[in-house]
Parts: sequence; C-alpha cells; structure tokens
Amino acid sequence: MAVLPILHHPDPRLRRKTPPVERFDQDLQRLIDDMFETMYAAPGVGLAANQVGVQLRLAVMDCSDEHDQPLVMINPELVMTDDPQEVEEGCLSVPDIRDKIRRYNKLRLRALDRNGQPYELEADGLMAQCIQHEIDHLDGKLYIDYLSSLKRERIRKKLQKAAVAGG
Ligand code: GNR
Ligand code: NI
Repeated sequence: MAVLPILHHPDPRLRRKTPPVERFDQDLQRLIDDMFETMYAAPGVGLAANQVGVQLRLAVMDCSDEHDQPLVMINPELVMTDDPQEVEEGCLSVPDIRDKIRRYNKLRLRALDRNGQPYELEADGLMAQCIQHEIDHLDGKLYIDYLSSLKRERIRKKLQKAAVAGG
C-alpha cells in the first residue's frame, strides 16, 4: 500500500466531473487500499479519487474514532435528503481553512461497494455531511464554492502563495 499525494485547490484536476467506475479489477482494489491509507495518514474522514489525481467516481470514508468503519462509495448518488442545516466544514484539498456551509443532516445513499455490488444506506450528522462533501468532489465541486466570492478569492490567493512557496 502507499500514501498518495493529495492535490490542493486551485488544481484544475479537482474541477472535473469524474466518469463512473466500470472495471472492478485488481488495479481498482489497489487504488482503494491506497486511498484508505492516504485518508488515515492525512488524517481525514473521507477522500475522493480525484483528490489523488484519479478521474473515477469513487470515494472512501471512515467517520469512526477507531478507524473500524471503512466505507467505499462507487458511482454514488443521493436518493433522499431532508432540509439543509448550517455545519462547519474543512477539506484536505483546502488545507488549514474551515468555514460554515449548509448541508442536509439526513440522507439516503445508493452506491456500489468495492466488488461492484449495489447497496443503500441512511446516514445523518457527520457521516451525512461527509457523503455530500465526497459526492461534490466527484462532481468537480469544493465546499468553498458555497462561500461568498470574496472569501473564495481570499482562500485561492492564500493557497496559491503557499504552493509557490513550496507548501
Ligand atoms: O477530513 C475531512 N473532514 C471533514 C470535516 C467536515 C466535513 C467534511 C470533511 S471531509 C475531510 C476530508 C476531505 O477533504 N475529503 O474530501
Ligand atoms: Ni475534501
């Protein structure tokens, strides 16, 4: 297994809508294992494939304290949501910044597991928030897109400066 480098905003590869996974082969299994290792090492509670430069509709998650509830989401879609609420959010691709946005508190997810088997689950709280965050990544969106353009521009400049400095 390997820890992969995580792309930072404003990398254009974070802005593409990812195409669905069609091949559930050995390469996909290795990628999923590497994504879990990368997510746990960060540390983070979720990671989308395009954050490590792979254009596939695939994300991994684990919102547990014990790192014992790994979840693979392949070709995920939301099938039900409630009303949005304000929550605080961060992202490994937007380092050292957090802000409040609106997310659904409850949802129903439909996705494929690592073997291509379909499943559905209901989630709330942090897990529901993280599912929405990862699906946004796979659609080429970042949580900062929900902030004011003034805030977004400030964040872009700060991260650009850090990248030029080699951060
Ligand atoms: O580690 C993460 N924490 C987090 C906190 C609140 C809402 C979403 C997240 S996801 C983030 C990891 C990440 O960037 N996944 O794409
Ligand atoms: Ni993120």
